[in-house]
Amino acid sequence: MDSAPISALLKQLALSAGFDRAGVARLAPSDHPAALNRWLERGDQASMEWMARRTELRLDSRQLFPGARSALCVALQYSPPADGREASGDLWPRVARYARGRDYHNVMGKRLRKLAKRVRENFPGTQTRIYVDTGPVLERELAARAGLGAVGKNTLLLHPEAGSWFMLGELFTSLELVADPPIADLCGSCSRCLEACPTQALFAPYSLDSRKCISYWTIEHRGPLPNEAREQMGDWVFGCDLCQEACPINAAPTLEGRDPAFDLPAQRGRLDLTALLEIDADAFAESFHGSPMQRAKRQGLRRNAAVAMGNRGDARYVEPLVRALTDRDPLVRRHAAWALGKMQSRTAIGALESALERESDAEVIVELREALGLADCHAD
Ligand code: B12
Ligand code: SF4
Ligand code: SF4
Repeated sequence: MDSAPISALLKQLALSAGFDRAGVARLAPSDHPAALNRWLERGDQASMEWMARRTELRLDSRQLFPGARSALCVALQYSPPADGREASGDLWPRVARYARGRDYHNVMGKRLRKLAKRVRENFPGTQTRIYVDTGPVLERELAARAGLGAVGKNTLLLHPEAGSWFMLGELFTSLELVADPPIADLCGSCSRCLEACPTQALFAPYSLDSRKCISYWTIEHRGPLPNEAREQMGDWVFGCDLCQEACPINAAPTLEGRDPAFDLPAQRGRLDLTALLEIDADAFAESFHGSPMQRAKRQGLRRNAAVAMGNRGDARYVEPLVRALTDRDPLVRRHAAWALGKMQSRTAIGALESALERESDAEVIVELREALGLADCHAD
């Protein structure tokens, strides 16, 4: 059997395994090594140190295992539901759309394992290896080579009919497959995503500084958030979709479709910002079982909820924030103090003053003093 029918069969197997699109890339060194090297030199990876490891593999997937020849790249759509029914309550509009249902690592990993098994059954002796954001792979560049889309100026992979609301995965194989043709640039003179980014994290086309990205702050960053990030996060609690929402190609995708795995489960959908701020360990484990939001951990989500409340400035958040000033976790107390400082109501100020009298944690004391306008130097 020559490679063209084998390639066609593998793509068919990928669709049968539950993926929306599949394409083939031949393995070769990256066409944009300078982009990754500059990104790392500038420190744009922020605290994601793992991004600076195994760069040689990222830049040349042939080295992933001896005999690696081709990649079958797959896409799974998580497009928002057309009726917008999920965007209700005060929490879910501000959780990135990919993260409302099941964790794509699990959903796609399971399907990729099934696919790899089918490939090995059809072609005994073939080596396979699968990834879903789980290894040193430049997934977007690889998928662009496989014809699954073109890299947009917001750095996301963009498909002319499906937009950018999809996740990526790969099956690497020792089979010599026929590459699919790449898709030409889709951005042209547009720059709406750069203009829509509230933090200038997209400081130039195709360039993202994670140190300024809301997605990074809310998902990856551990510990206290710097004051500038708190202000810029707005009310995002997990991830950020602004540079995708601004994209005209996402406005009217002609290829509809959304895997039900990405639907928001009813029980999780009932959580609001107050419930998230006050969630205990058992309720967290139950509500976020199998969710990608577990990555931020309970502590990170509670921290983010406090910041979102402060930025919304809604008086109904004063009470839960006042309760959070007595929370066992000093990180939550710190961010609650900051949020109450933004409210500046009489109740908020009174609660901050009482908290200052009883607080023993030095860092929380600094936050309380700042919130009351008593601090003479900055805590960050
Ligand atoms: C680290 C990371 C992040 C970081 C940094 C993001 C970034 N832009 O690098 C943070 C935490 C900020 C992040 C955020 C998000 N992420 Co993320 N992230 C990754 C991860 C793990 C690595 C990305 C990486 O290698 N960055 C380093 C830079 C240098 O690489 P790059 O931007 O991909 O650029 C390469 C090429 O695109 C090319 N290139 C560069 N310039 C040019 C110019 C032209 C003209 C061309 C053609 C190519 C080109 O050169 C580079 C080197 O080859 C990938 C998974 C993976 N292993 O690839 C997911 C991944 C990119 N993330 C994903 C998603 C969904 C998101 C979010 C949308 C989540 C959210 N809603 O909050 C946001 C989007 C933010 C954004 N605008 O990118 C998806 C993207 C799917 C898609 N359709 O593109 C991925 C692929 C995960 C997956 N398996 O699906 N992410
Ligand atoms: S995810 Fe948000 S903060 Fe990050 S680059 Fe896009 S718009 Fe900017
Ligand atoms: S908003 Fe415009 S520039 Fe940005 S990715 Fe979409 S088409 Fe490209």
